[in-house]
Parts: sequence; structure tokens; C-alpha cells
Amino acid sequence: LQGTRVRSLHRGFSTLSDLHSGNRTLLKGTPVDIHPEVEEALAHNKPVVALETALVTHGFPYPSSLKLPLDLEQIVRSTGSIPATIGIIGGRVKIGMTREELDRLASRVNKPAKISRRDIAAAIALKADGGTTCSGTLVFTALAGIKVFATGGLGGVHRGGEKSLDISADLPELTRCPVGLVSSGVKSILDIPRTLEYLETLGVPVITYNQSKEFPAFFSRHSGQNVPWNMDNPSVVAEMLFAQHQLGMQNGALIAVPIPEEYEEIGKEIQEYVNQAVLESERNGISQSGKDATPWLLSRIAELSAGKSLPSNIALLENTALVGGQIAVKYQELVN
Ligand code: PSU
Ligand code: MN
Repeated sequence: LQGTRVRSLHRGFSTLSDLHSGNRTLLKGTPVDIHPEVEEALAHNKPVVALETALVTHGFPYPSSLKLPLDLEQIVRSTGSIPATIGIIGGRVKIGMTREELDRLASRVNKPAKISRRDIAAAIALKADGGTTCSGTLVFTALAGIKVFATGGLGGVHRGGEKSLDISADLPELTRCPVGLVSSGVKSILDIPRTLEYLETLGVPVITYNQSKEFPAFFSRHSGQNVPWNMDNPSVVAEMLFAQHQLGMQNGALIAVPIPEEYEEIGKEIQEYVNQAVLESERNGISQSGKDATPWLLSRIAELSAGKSLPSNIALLENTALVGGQIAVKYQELVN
């Protein structure tokens, strides 16, 4: 009996490590489908960038929720990388999605769930649809051996998090997945200094990209918080990710790309709505509601700003998709 257990454990381990090293045929019989284009790219060592779907199911209203992920895929392609948009359809994990699948998530016909790591297996068992958050997306990005993931805002320590303990699962996930996560920092609905402290404790490198060492705050290029490292071109970021790979480090890295300069002015106005939304969430108890807190704040900000936050949000996402694609190209040059 003991021998059997050891063998099956060992089988599990070798399956996972084979996957990480690129033997994806082992996904047969699992609830994971890799889109043929993504499969082909991975098999031939072409650059691939993962994209999330929580913004499709919980971030943007329809039809922007469909147009946006298609645009982001197009931007990734313009760099020479292949996009792999990740989500859950009827209990099957999709790494790379068809337009029909994206439309199904974007239109929310099957009431998709918001999927972080802990929701994955339940959604599979219940054959649910789901949009994967940074945490949920990181799991499958790493499983497929994809090295770069582009998104808008990483989750973090919520304001008042020292009392509510509301700290996004995105942060610990970055200790388990060897992926470069490209984002526009974290939104100021969060406690940015505590989020950066927490990332330091977890040993997750935080790099600002293409600016000073000042960490960007999503709608604004400025948070008043400095991080230890700044890089200004995709080759250096690729070198860093490759060094982590060579050292066998299992953690990811956060690459923070500021929103384009022309959105800075409107960002100041949006900041007032952000503050108001946070205050309201504290008064109406949403801030204590677990996974609903972030989507509520995001939609409240869009509402308060009469939709003015949406173009900014789209612009910063387009920017991270572009930089993510460029980094993936440079990374693959190092590997090949
Ligand atoms: N922050 C944003 N926009 C977003 C999110 C966060 O500015 O769309 C989404 C991301 O998918 C992120 C998730 O992974 O919310 C974090 O949710 P929570 O705080 O519940 O962990
Ligand atoms: Mn939370």
C-alpha cells in the first residue's frame, strides 16, 4: 500500500514538472483545453502572453467587455507574441479562447463566477463559467509554462485591511507562479503602502517600468511610494525573468507600467470618485463582503465618473498588453 501511495504521489509530481517543462500532451484527460494556436506557439517556443477574464466578467460592461479582450489580443499579436486569454467555460479551463467563448463570458449568459485559486476546482466540478482574476489566471499561466501575463490592476491589501484582513489572493499567488505579471500597479481603492510591504514580505520583486522608481497607482502615474528597482526596456525585464528561471525560483515578479501621460489629468478627477466609492463601501458594508468588494468598487467608480474611468482603464490595459508582448518576445530570444 505504501509503495502505491508513493508511486501515485510521484506520478503527480512528475506530471506537473513535465507540464512546466513543456510536455503539454499530459493535459489529456484533465479539465484543461489549450487552444490549438497557443499549443502550437508553446510547442515551437514562440512568445505567448496570458490575459485574464475577470475584467470580462466583472470589470467592464457589455459590449466593452467583449471588444476589450479582443483588442488586447490584437495588441499582443502586434508585438509578435501570441495571446492566451484564460477563463472557465462550462467547467473546462480554457487557455486561449475562441470569440464565441469570449462572447459567452462577456455577455454573462451563464452568470460567470469570479475565479481566484480557491474557486477553480469547485467551478470545474459544478461545470460553471468563470472569469479568472490575476490569482486564478496565474495558476494556469504557470501550468502551461507561459512566462508573461498582462493585466490592468493587481489586487492587494484593501484599505482597513489591517482590521478586515482583506488581502487579495493575487499577492500570495505571486509566490507560487514563476510568471512576470505586467500591470499598471494597484488601484488606489487599495492601501498601496501596505500592499508593497506585503509583497516585500512575500519576496516578490516589484519593478517599475519606463519611469522613475515611483510605483504607479492605476489611474495615476503617481502613488508617492518608491520601489527598489526600475527598468526601462523589455530586454532587461526578460533577463530578470530568465535569471529567476535559471535559479529555479518559483516566484513571479510584478512589473508596474504606468498609465500613459495623457490620462494623468483625468486620473486626478477619478481619484476623487475612488475615495468616495471607498467611503461608501465602508458605510454600506460592501467592504466586508469578501470577493464582491473589488467588483462593487470598480463599477461604482465607473458610475460616479459617468463612464469617464473606462477610457483610462482601457488605455492602461492596452499599454500593459503592449509591454507584455514585447517582454515575451525578448524572453523567448533568451530561451531559444
Ligand atoms: N483591480 C483593478 N481592476 C480589476 C481587478 C482588480 O483595478 O479588474 C480584478 C483583477 O482580476 C484582480 C481582482 O485579480 O480584481 C482582485 O480581486 P480581489 O480584490 O477580490 O482579490
Ligand atoms: Mn478580497
